Amino acid sequence: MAPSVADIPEAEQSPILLMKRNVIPATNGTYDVSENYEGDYRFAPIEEAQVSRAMIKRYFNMMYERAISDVVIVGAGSAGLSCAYHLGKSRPDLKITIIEANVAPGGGAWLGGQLMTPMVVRKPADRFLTELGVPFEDEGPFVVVKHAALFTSTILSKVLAMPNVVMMNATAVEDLIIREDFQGRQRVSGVVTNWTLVALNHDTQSCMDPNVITAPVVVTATGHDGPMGAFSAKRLVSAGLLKELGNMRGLDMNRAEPAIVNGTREVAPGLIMTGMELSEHDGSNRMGPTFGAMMASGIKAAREAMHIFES
Ligand code: 48N
Repeated sequence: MAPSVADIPEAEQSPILLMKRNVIPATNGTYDVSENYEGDYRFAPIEEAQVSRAMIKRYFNMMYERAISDVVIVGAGSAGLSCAYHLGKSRPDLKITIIEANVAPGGGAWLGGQLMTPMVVRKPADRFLTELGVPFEDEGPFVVVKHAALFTSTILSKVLAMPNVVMMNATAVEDLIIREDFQGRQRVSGVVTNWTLVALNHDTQSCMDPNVITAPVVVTATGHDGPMGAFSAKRLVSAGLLKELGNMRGLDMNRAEPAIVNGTREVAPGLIMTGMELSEHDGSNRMGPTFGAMMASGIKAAREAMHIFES
């Protein structure tokens, strides 16, 4: 006779274990659930360890598989996400891995300017909003998205739904892999990563070594401010691949936006730079609270990456 629940020690009375001991009827894939919101809402049973294993299996399989990526995008702000969207959509064969230091991706694109929520996008970048399906108000030379988060959440959801794109947030790039290529040139060939909380605490502990992800193309979109702003531009200087930073110049919207888009390029072999990080690398102006250049620069970075794969 199957034991009764009372015979089972309290700590082991989990539904899965009870099923295994035939104390409660095993299911045939259907569960006694109920959506009765009047006091009888019932969930399918779960064993706590199942939750851990569901996360661990997927995350670490993904880390194992993406240790060799085709493209790593550093920074999931508006430029990095626009690059990921265009590249992921145009080249579904490429394994694209986004590394984002914050828990929350999106960079500066959750707000418009001075913590105000509307986002201004100058034409012709409104065409990208139309492609994404982000509604906006047309003001003539520019358009306004009612909340910046509407753009960022929309592009994030589309990028993360792409089967060839993965994102590791709360993960920092704390160095670049720089190797000599067959032409004897120093070539960026991947990134060095760590949990962001670890990367920010190297001064409190010693020897918390990193992990690595190799990729023939790295797109760096780390912005111009924040705890790790312009990370790759600064690393190029300290690695001797860039003589000095250009340092971002004052605000001039009409100069800044075309300079960033047209300046988006492979700044070192294997490293494409996009978005506001370029203003620190090149010494171009800042544009302040207008985001069309970030979108167009990200798209251009995707096209530059495709050229590398097609060459
Ligand atoms: O939004 P940002 O900072 O950068 P962009 O270039 O995507 O967009 C810039 C835009 O938000 C502006 O700054 C606007 C247009 N204002 C201009 C102005 O004149 O003030 O996103 C960069 C992302 C962030 O999410 C960072 O957390 C992340 O990159 N990041 C990193 N992620 C991983 N490893 C790193 N080392 C790292 N550094 C930054």
